[in-house]
Amino acid sequence: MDERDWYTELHGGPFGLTIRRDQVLIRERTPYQQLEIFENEALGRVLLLDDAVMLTERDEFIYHEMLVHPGMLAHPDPHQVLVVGGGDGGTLREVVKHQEVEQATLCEIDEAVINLSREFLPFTAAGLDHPKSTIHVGDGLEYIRSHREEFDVVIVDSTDPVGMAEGLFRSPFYRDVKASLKPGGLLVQQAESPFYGFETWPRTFSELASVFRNVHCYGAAIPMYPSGYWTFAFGSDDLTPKSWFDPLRADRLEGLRYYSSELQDAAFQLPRFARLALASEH
Ligand code: AG3
Repeated sequence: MDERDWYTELHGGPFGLTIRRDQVLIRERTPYQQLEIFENEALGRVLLLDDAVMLTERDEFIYHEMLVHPGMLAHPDPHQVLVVGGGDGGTLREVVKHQEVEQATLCEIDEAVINLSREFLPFTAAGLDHPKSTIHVGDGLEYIRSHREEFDVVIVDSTDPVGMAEGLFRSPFYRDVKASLKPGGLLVQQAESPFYGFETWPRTFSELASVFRNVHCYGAAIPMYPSGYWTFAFGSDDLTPKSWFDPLRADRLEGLRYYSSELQDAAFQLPRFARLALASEH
């Protein structure tokens, strides 16, 4: 390697992902975490929280489209949507593409993520400033407890399940989410990589299954996340991913680069190793 500055995210120990830091735009300790945004010639802007890659300009569309659209399209008429976390705005950007949405509320604990995304990540932060978006700075665990039967869809766009985000992957939170949903609502959550987290990864799904009747897992290839293979959790008492699926609604969504209506089936077909890990947990 050359003399320049390289950033490495270690993936479970003896190896990792290395990205050249061509220019550091901001590096700051917020009240909650270490935040850094740097620029890389090939990937564009890169957001790190506590030294983990949250997004790169090059591949964030995959994560945000796949976190949002399968769940939104499973619901017949999602008017009220809550995003927990997601301070960069990328999830909101995808949520407000759905014409059924009247209000998309974001509850992000760390205001610095919101402010610095507005300054340095305009491609995702556009979602924060959409007329249908409402921003609330606070703890998602508390916020959800004070809202009853309000949301059609709750989307959890969090950091990894360690430290402050851990509670977002546990059944007490899922019970509160269930109470915050209107009848016929659903939850979608970013659910990490099955490739490394053999112990923790299936647990998310079993905790979810202790609260919601229908729990599904789906995946997507996200090159800059650990292992490049990422999953999402879907939970609902009443809905399945295909309950109300209408490909015409999917076709109306603008600017998609990963999601397509075929994925409403295909993304839920898991590789054998992941399916086995889930089966042995239940
Ligand atoms: N939230 C999920 C990031 C998880 C990545 N984990 C890691 N690199 N170890 C991303 C937030 C984007 N809105």
